[in-house]
Amino acid sequence: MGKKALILVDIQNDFCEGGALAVKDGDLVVPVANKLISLFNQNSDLVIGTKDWHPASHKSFAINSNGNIGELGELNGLPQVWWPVHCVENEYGSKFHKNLKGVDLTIFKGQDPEVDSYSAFFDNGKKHKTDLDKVLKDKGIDTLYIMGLATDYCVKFTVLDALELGYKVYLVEDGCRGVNISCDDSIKAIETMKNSGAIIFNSNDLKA
Ligand code: VGL
Ligand code: ZN
Repeated sequence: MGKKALILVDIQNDFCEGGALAVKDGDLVVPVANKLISLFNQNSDLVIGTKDWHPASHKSFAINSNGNIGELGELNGLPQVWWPVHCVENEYGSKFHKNLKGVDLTIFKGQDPEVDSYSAFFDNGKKHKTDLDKVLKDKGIDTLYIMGLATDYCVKFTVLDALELGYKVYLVEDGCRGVNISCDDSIKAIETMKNSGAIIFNSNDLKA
């Protein structure tokens, strides 16, 4: 049996209260993350944090593509929701929430201005792969606990790619919050992840 890792998706200021792309109750995932970080640390299991990390010129930003925030358009042949400017590299909004305990390794995504990158494994066009899969495979990790922001975008696509890459995936449901452009987007995302093979997990099921 292989080892397990915790993947904390985009728990960054811009997705939390007061942020540029604030997700409702986004901050509430932080204590859930911290509880799991402690547990994974105790067992010497790897904790990875991902960061949405865009240049200011990123074309997923409505202002850079003449789009309206929250509307669907097309970017280099791929469907694209136009977002407010968020998670600009090195700026306050791109930093992890201040209460989030330390992670062992950070994976950056979304640096290419021409393509968005929801998954922590691939860009949305599946042309470029991050180091995440290699890091995990090199360490003999085959099981992932995934949570964070946002349920209906980066968490969803990270989970779906992880399943496709052959990992056993536990979705930490109480550790996720969604954008919900349509009010049921997060519910649908969880259904999709579940139907694709993710195991729905609640951090309250853990003792201590
Ligand atoms: C995300 C929209 C744009 C996310 C990132 O982290 O879910 N959503 N960029
Ligand atoms: Zn983004």
